[in-house]
Formats: sequence, C-alpha cells, structure tokens
Amino acid sequence: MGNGFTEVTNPMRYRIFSFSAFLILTLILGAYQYAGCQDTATEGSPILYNMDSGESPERQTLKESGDTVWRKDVNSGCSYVDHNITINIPVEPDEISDAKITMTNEDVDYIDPDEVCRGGPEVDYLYINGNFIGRLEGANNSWSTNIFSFPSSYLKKGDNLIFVDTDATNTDCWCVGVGYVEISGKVGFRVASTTPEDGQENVPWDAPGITVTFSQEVKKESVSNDTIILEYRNQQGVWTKVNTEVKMVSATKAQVTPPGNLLDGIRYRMRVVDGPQGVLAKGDGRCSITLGVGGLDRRWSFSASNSPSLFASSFARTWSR
Ligand SMILES: [Ca+2]
Ligand SMILES: [Ca+2]
Ligand SMILES: [Ca+2]
Repeated sequence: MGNGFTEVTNPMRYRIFSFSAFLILTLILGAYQYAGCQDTATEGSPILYNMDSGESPERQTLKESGDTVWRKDVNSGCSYVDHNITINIPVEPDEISDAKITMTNEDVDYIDPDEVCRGGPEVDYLYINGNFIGRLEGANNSWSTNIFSFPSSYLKKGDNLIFVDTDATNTDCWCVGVGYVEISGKVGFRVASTTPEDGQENVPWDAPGITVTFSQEVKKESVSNDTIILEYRNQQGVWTKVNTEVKMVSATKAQVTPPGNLLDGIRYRMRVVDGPQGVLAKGDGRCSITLGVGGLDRRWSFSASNSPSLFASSFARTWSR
C-alpha cells in the first residue's frame, strides 16, 4: 500500500477499504474455524508426512497426487541383508482408501543377463505387517521404483513394519538397496458409497432410493439440499437443481427424496459439496478441505426410467392385486 494508492484515494475510502478487507479476512478465518480446520493446506494440496526426523510428522505439500503420504528415507545402500523399515501412520486404517506403497530400490537383479549368480535370479519379496505385497522389479546396477496397491486393512494405526525379504530364494549372492518408502492413500471424511451407483440406468422414476453413505458420522446441520445436490440439465443445457428433501437416516447415511417422480430418460447428477460450506464430519476438528482432491468432493450420475424392469413390474402387479 504505497503513496500511489493514497494519492488517488481519499482517506475515508481507504478506511472503508481497509475495514472491508479486514471483515472479509475475519469471515474467511471464521469459516475455517467453524469447520474445525486445523491446517492451512490449500484445497487440492496433498499432505506429506516426513518421517525422517523421527519426531512428530512434519507436514508438507506436494503438487500432483492429492494423496496423504507417509514417507521414510532409508538410503540403505545395496545391502545383502533383509530390510526392516518402520513407518508410523497416525490414522486408523479404515479411514484410508486407495492405499499404495512406493519404494525405490537399487540393484534388483531379477533379470540378470550376465548371470553373475549361478543360484538363479534374485527374488525380493515385499511385506507390510506380514502381508505379502509383491515381488520387486528392477535391473542390475540401477535404481527402480516399485509401486503396489494393497488393502488398507493391512495397515495399522501406529508403527507399520515394511519388510523386504532380500533374496527370498536364497541364492546367497545378491544385494538390494532401499532409497525411500512411501505409504500413501486418501484419508478421512469422504463419501463411502451411494445408491443409485454411479452410471446406474433405469432407476425407477417414482422410487429412486437415493442415499449417500459417509465414512464417518456426519454433522447433521451441515446436511441440506444445498450440500447434497440432485440436479439435471434442462433443455437449454443449464444445470437445474431438484428441490429435494435431504435428511440423515442414520449417523452416516443421508437420504435424498425428490418432491415427485423423476423425469423419464433424464440423466441426473448427484453432487456432495466439499469444504467449510459443504457436508462436515461431526465435531472431530477435521475439515475435508485439508484432505485434498478425492476427499469429500464427489459427483456421480444415474438415469431414471418410468418403464421398470420385468422383475419390478411383475412384483408391482403381484402387490397391486
Ligand atoms: Ca547386481
Ligand atoms: Ca532373505
Ligand atoms: Ca541385487
């Protein structure tokens, strides 16, 4: 705010501007506090827990993946021994989805054109907490990056043991290095399942049975037809909101009831709003906006039909008799 600004603006207007800016900032901060946000990571930023210090995880941001990442730099050098690496994950496994492990490895000679070792190719197996994950890939005298998906139920809150069985077939002449290990996944409050499912066709127009189930208990007051939205494109192609009734039918499940029959053959879209103004988890101090891409923000679509399936129509006929 230099002299150039005050020269062209009278002091009163400047004061109003300052006050407005202050007010807007206060409102933004207030909204974050309301949402219970502890973090200042921007939307779409993943969170990286750097485990190097051995102290409490340090949060950083990455640019690309949208995952939460727990990382340990090992830098073992090429070693003949098995590797035991511990990564602390301060989150319950059932709050994690799309779990992946990424590990850089040196000199995994599964394919060994020189056949230096007569005992057979080097086979190195990876385990997480005793669960088999896969065989490492790589080549002689070079670095490779091994990435495996695995069920998050293999993890536990606290220390997780990453075990590399170097030379699992006991050829006794190989070494494998570990550079870093990262466990990553989508964490926290999110849409766990929906009915109808994404892409479902011929949903009965008079009883679409729309529900949204969340991964954690929901703050009731945050649920409305402004935060869980049913919409369709009208003839002009403009998204048009259906005036639904939205209510929680259990601690985690919301039910969306249209005011009447849905339109035949129309593709409907469901949308859950993310962020401080969206659906919130019940008072646990968390806010989905810190969880990055793939957190709560969720869209799916289905199409309704007034010509029910053969089964449904015969069922209905039976009942109408
Ligand atoms: Ca080698
Ligand atoms: Ca071994
Ligand atoms: Ca090797």
